Order: sequence, then C-alpha cells, then structure tokens
Amino acid sequence: MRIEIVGARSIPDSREKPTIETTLRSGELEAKASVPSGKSTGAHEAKELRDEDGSVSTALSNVTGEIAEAISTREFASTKELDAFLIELDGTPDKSRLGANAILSVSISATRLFALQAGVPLWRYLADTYGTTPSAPRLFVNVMNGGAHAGFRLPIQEHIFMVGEATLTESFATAERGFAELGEMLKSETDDLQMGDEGGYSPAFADFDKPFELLTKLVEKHQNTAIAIDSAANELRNDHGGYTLIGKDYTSEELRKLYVDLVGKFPFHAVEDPFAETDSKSFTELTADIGKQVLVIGDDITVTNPKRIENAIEEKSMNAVLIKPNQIGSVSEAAEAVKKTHSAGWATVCSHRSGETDDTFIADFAYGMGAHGIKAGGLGQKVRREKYERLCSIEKEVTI
Ligand code: 2PG
Ligand code: MG
Repeated sequence: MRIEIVGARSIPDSREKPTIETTLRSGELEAKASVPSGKSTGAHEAKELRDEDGSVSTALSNVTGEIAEAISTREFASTKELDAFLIELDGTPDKSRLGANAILSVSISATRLFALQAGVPLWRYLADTYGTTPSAPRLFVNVMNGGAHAGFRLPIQEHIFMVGEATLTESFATAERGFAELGEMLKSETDDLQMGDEGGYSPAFADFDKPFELLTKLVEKHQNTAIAIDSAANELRNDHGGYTLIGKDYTSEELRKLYVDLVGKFPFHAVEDPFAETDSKSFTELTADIGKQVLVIGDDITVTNPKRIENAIEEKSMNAVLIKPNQIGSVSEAAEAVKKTHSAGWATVCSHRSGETDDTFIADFAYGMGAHGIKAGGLGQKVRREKYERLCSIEKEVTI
C-alpha cells in the first residue's frame, strides 16, 4: 500500500498540553491518530519530542517533512514493514531524533489504514498481523486518583476498581455503578472532594487504609470485582534511597511489608510499580512473597521495551507487564512487548496515559492482543469513557 501524509496538527490533550494528531491517506481511504502523553514517566521510555516552549512543532514538521517524504516513494505491506522502516529512518535507540510521538502517530494511523484496506475491524487486523488471540480484557478503572496525577492528595497514584464480568458491556455497567456509589460514599466522608488528571475522584485522606476500606465496600457489593493499585513508586522515592508516603519514610524492606499486609487485608488483584524503576531487587522479593495471589505489574521499570521485559523475566521481578504504545513509540514494538510477556506465561495490561485524547486505539489493541486487562482511567472524563465504550462496541462487532 502507498501511504500519503495528509497533515499533522497540534491538538490539546486532557491536560491542555499540545500533542500530535496525524492524518494519512491511501487512495480513497483516510485515517487519523493522536498520541497521549504521560506525567509519571520511566527514565527509559522512548523520547517524546517537545520544543522548549512545550509545543510539538518540531515533531509535527518531522511528520509532514522528513517522514512524509521518506514514505511517499515506497509501498508497505503491513504495519510491521512500515514500523521497521520508520525505526531505521529515525536511527536512534529511543526515537529521539524524529520523536516517539511523531513516529507513533504515523504508526497508529497507518494501522487503521491497513485495517480499512483489509476490510476488517482494527482489533482483528492487529490480531492477524501479530498472530495473537483476541479476547475481552478486564477493566482496570482508576476510581481514586492520587500521586502526581492529583497533587499527592493521596500517596498512591491509582486506586483501581477492577471488573471482570462475563461481557464487556456488563463490566462497564458494573464499573459505572461502582463509580457512582463510590462518589456517594466519598461525599459523606469529606467535603474536600476534587477530580484528578485521570477522571477519578481525588479525596485527601491522611489515613493510608481509608481508600482501601471504601474500595472493599464496593468489591463486597459487586461480584467479579477486586482492588488494584498503581503506586508509581518512582514518584515516592526520597533522598535517602527509600520511599516517603504521607510524610513517613519507609525502607524498601518496610514498604514491601506494607504491601504484603495490604494484600492480606483487602481483596487485591494487582499491584503496579510497587517500587522505583531502579529497585528491581525489591520487585523480585515482593513477587516471591505475593506473586501467587496477585499480579505484580511492571510499568516504569519495563517501559514496554522488549529488552527490558526480557530482563524482568530473567530476574523474575514481576508476573505481569503494563503495555503503553507511546513508551516504545511504535505499534509493532508494543505488540512484540505483549508477545514476549505472554510467552513467559505472564499477563499484560494495556494502558492509556494520564494526558489523553479521544483516540481509542488502546481499546482495539488490548482486545486484539488478548490482554488480561485494560487501564483507561476513571469515568469522570469523556476521553476515558470513550475507551471503555469502544470496547463495548467491539463486543458487538464480534457477535455480528
Ligand atoms: C501510569 C500512567 C497511566 P502516566 O503510571 O500507569 O495511568 O500514568 O501516563 O502519567 O505515566
Ligand atoms: Mg503506572
């Protein structure tokens, strides 16, 4: 297929920060994609290209200039071929020359074009191209926001209501009910209730257990639900090699004990980034402690990078991996990261970023890859709900 770049423009993400939206054309077919942006990031993520003033102007001109010119003279048979070409064109290990945001916007919109050309839904094209078995993911709904996404009003970044009903439509309905009920509970607990970056409630509790007590009430009310957290522990690191939560210092050892107690006390399903990306030894120890009961998920430590995932598999430092296409910068490498994770018998959870757009690619990706779960934020923002709604439509496409 011949691919022509129609244009690329700057659009605001959910935090009003500029991001890229790229439109491609092939003959009569047209497709576009926009890319999200993280706030609690890993040091080894592919490089999002931003100018000093925070704009994405250079990344945009890379799409409409160098990339447009380079791809215009060739034919591509699949996203795989295109991604390999773009990676070589960039020539750096972290996509810092052309920008991971620039490259990913082309990679995703081209994937849509290939799916249109094949006349199949996006999730089906992804599964056929990468040889995965599609399945319905569990919903990881971030109902209480803390950490860097909510001015550290809670120390833990994400308090997640995990729902795994028989169908996605039922899961979404349960998530909606739970979200509304939690809102009511919180209103009677505090009169200082805000919303966080990811469309979840943001109360300020000095009591560490309080959010888990409230979530437990929800879990007791609804079958097929459980608690998950993302500590995003890079953000909890202090100057003396430990961690600080609500003004109290913890060594890695003490923090590990806190997680073991937490998982013993409350109905947990998963713990993401319990330690910083540099503390893989603690990851391994915690996985040995609780890995039979719950998922220990790596995010900032693995950054969707197949090589770093391989390393984690060797170190047994987790038993599940978060997958974010923009951490690595192309659809094909994100798919490779999924396959590497699954080949170790580990689970994947595909994830949005805290700065999102209305692009719902991650929903098709999670479904097509046969991921264990999808993390797409709380239900208080349209850009988050759209991902879950897309999943419900996919389910309808499957049964037609
Ligand atoms: C995370 C993400 C998404 P951010 O840490 O998992 O929830 O946050 O996009 O800010 O890295
Ligand atoms: Mg995370």
